Amino acid sequence: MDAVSDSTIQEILNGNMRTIARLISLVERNAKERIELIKKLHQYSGKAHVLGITGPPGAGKSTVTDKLIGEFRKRNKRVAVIAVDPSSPFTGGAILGDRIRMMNHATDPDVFIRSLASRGHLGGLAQACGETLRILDAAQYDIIIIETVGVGQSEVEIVRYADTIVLVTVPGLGDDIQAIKAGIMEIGDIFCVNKADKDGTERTVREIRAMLETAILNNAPTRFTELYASYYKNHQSDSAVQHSFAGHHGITNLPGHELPIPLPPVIATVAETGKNIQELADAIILHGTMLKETGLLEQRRNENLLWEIENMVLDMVTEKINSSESRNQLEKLVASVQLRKLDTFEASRKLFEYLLH
Ligand SMILES: Nc1nc2c(ncn2[C@@H]2O[C@H](COP(=O)(O)OP(=O)(O)OP(=O)(O)O)[C@@H](O)[C@H]2O)c(=O)[nH]1
Ligand SMILES: [Mg+2]
Repeated sequence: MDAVSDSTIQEILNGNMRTIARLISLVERNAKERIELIKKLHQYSGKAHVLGITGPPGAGKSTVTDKLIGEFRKRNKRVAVIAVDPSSPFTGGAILGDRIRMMNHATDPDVFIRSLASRGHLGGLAQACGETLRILDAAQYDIIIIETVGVGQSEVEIVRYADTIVLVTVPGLGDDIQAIKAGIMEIGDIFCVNKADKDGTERTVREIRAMLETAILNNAPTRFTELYASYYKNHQSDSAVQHSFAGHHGITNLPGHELPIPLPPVIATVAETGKNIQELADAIILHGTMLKETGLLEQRRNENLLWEIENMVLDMVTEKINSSESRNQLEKLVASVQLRKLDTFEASRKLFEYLLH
């Protein structure tokens, strides 16, 4: 590919799937020539609604995603999916599964689905995801879905590219709820209890609601409180909004608050049959509308960009510190520390200064 040709840029802007796929392959290979292209595409990006779908392995993220694609297509939206598998560098199994589960849309010219494989370390994968996102955004997809397994904190980081985050869980997973409690919950905007055809769904929905209430009560920093509360307040006389909040969201009355506080939606779905997927799609689109209307979209994107750039810098440092010149430098410093000519503070400061040059 002629790396910086205007025709390549034009093809991406026009949504040419083959050119998009070729460019994403360059991203995956970390090929240098991708950089000029992505830099040029930046000015055309920023319009897509970016949706993160995360949750434990096997919760049904791909099945939910497949059904959501159908819902968004009914509303005439062009959809792109990035399926990220951070768990293994040999991604065969899971990604093959993702492809099969989303096969329904393989022939739709307005649906683009791509799996992203690991480049060896998680930071690299996060960066590849960010670059892929920018390409698809410039290709004018209305909705871009990032599907990624979320169990540990580091995997969940990838969804930080998203404007709206859907946490998918399943009934009766005690440990799963613990993991959500342990901090992942703070990133969720919408909660999906999938496999609602199984026992214990009601209980899981109740548990999640209770956790969310407790978080609000304790003034825990959650992504949703400010957004949902301010939108609710601005639409006090809008019966459709009030109805929607009273339904899937649930509302909690807290001492010391003049208005009831809406919780984020907790929606029980059966992705296999499509049950409540329409409601989930509605909640996602409403969340996007709320972000724009309240001005919080900009704030969230600021936070996301801050994280992304910080991450890129950390990647650069990691790359540089692993270069053979840096290793040589480091070994010399270690020798001096052993000889008590330097202490570890001085040695690390010297290496830091070396890295900056
Ligand atoms: N009973 C039931 N099974 C479901 C439902 N949704 C998905 N499944 C099944 O659950 C299994 C895992 O579904 P996936 O969509 O691959 O789950 P995932 O979260 O994407 O999995 P990974 O990407 O591997 O983490 C598959 O066998 C699905 O058919 C549901 O609503 N009910
Ligand atoms: Mg999957």
